[in-house]
Amino acid sequence: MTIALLSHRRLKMLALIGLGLAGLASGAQAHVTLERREATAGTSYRGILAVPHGCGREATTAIRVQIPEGLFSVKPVPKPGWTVATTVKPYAKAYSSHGREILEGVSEIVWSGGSLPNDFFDEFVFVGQVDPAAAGGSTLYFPVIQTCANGEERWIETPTAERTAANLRAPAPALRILAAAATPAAAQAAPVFERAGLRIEAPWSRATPGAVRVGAGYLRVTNTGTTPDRLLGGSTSISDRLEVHEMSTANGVMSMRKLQDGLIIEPGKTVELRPGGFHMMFIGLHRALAEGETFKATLTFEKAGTVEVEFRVGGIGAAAPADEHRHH
Ligand SMILES: [Cu+2]
Repeated sequence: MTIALLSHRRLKMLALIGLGLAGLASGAQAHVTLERREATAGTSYRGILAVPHGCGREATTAIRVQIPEGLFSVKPVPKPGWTVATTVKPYAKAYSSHGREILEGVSEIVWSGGSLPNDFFDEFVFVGQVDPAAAGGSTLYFPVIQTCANGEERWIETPTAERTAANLRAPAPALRILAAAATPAAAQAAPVFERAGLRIEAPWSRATPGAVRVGAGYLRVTNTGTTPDRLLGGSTSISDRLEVHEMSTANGVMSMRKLQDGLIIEPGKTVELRPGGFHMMFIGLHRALAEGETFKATLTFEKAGTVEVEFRVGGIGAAAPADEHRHH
């Protein structure tokens, strides 16, 4: 095996020198990564760290990975020829699993004592549970230190405002969290926002594809007072404008319009804003809405004045509100 390995290395080197590419032979482009880069909140996750090369040309002798908050009950998978050790720490918050409270767990795993030649590929595996409360669209980072006899590679960089993930030299393996519920955000325990004479329930919206600059918002509003009021519109930091719209179908064609005089809410009545009917419209979105996030908005009523609410963003859904609309 050693002979085969050496001759393979020599061949590779000769080929690279022949192409005048010897300076690029370190192979630093291939990073240590997680093989599965997405996981759903509240599910179990099998983390497979792929190690495609050594430190420069040296064999890897240890892999150390830090487990972030958000993945709990982590256990390493033992690896023949390697010694595995873990560090246990208290969690920042308690998790519950099978009716049991979990206050601490593995924060670091080290596989050591083996030897993974630079020309070989191998995997280091752990399992864990994704926090059911983890926000969809968030990212967990698993910094890795790869050790060799005379050096190490530190896969610990995370994106910043200045440097995106693609521009990092040695990025930490990353795991993107997908929101737990495929059900509309409205179906979750509905938040209620109240003000004298008004009750607003379960404001929700839908995730938007990147290039779309409008979004729709839905909610239930109940007039608990004794005089009529009107929902006139509102404002939010995520879009230029927030309007009240009506959707209707005429001759089989769906269209919508802004309610110039607002949406009347009679005393004692509940009006539902929902897909295909009345809705709030976020015009001039400043960014895409991501499933699982929340954002604040201010609703304006003719009599009651302003009410602060929070919209929850659900999945894009079968038909995005922005697509149902024939637009302005
Ligand atoms: Cu609209």
